[in-house]
Amino acid sequence: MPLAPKIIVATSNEHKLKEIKEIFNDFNVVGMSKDYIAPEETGHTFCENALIKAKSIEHLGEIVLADDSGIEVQALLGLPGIFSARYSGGNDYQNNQKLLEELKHHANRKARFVCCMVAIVNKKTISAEGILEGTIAFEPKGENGFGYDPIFIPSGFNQTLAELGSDIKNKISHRKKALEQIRKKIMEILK
Ligand code: ITT
Repeated sequence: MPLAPKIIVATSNEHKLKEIKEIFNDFNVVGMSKDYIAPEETGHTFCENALIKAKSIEHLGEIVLADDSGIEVQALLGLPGIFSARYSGGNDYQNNQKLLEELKHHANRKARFVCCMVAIVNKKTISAEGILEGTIAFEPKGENGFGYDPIFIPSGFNQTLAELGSDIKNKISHRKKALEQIRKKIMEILK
C-alpha cells in the first residue's frame, strides 16, 4: 500500500490539530514542534489569515495546511469573527462569558462557525471554506471540544457542540466541510 501523503499543519492550537487528524485520518497529519512561533494574523478575512499561516511553513514540506476559523454572531454584525481567539483578551471561558454578556439584550442569537483552509501543495495554493450554522446558548454546557463549543448549538440539534462530542462535531463542523472540499483539490493536484 502506498504511504499516506504527509501534511504539515501550521497551528499552535492542539484542539484544531486533533480534529484535523481525526477528519484526515487517511493522511499522515503532523503538527508543529513546541518552539513553533505562529505568524501575526494581519489579514482582514479568514482566508487571508490562513494564507499567512500556510506561507509561513511553506518551506517545510510538499503539502502544508493552515486553518483560520471563528464564530460570527448575527446580532453583533459578524463579531467576533476573525478576532474570535482574542475576543476577550483572555481564555476560552472568558471569550464565552464576554459573548454571552454582549448578547444579553439581543433576542436574535443566530451565529455561525466559519473555517477557511489553505493548503500549499507542490507550490500550488488552494483554499476551501466551511460553515456551520446555529445559535448561541444561554449558558455554557458540555465538556468536549474547545473555544466556543460550550455555547454553540448547531441547527437541527438541541445541545451544544461541547455536549454533542467529537463524533458528531467531526461529521457536521465547519472544519469538516472545509477539509472535505480541500481534500478533493489536494487529490486533484497529487494524481
Ligand atoms: P492557530 O492560529 O495557531 O491555528 P488559533 O486558536 O489562534 O490557532 P484562529 O486564529 O483560527 O486559531 O482562531 C480560532 C478561534 O476561533 C479559536 O481559538 C476558537 O476561539 C474559535 N473556534 C474556531 N473553530 C472552533 C471550533 O471548532 N469550536 C469552537 N471554537 C472555535
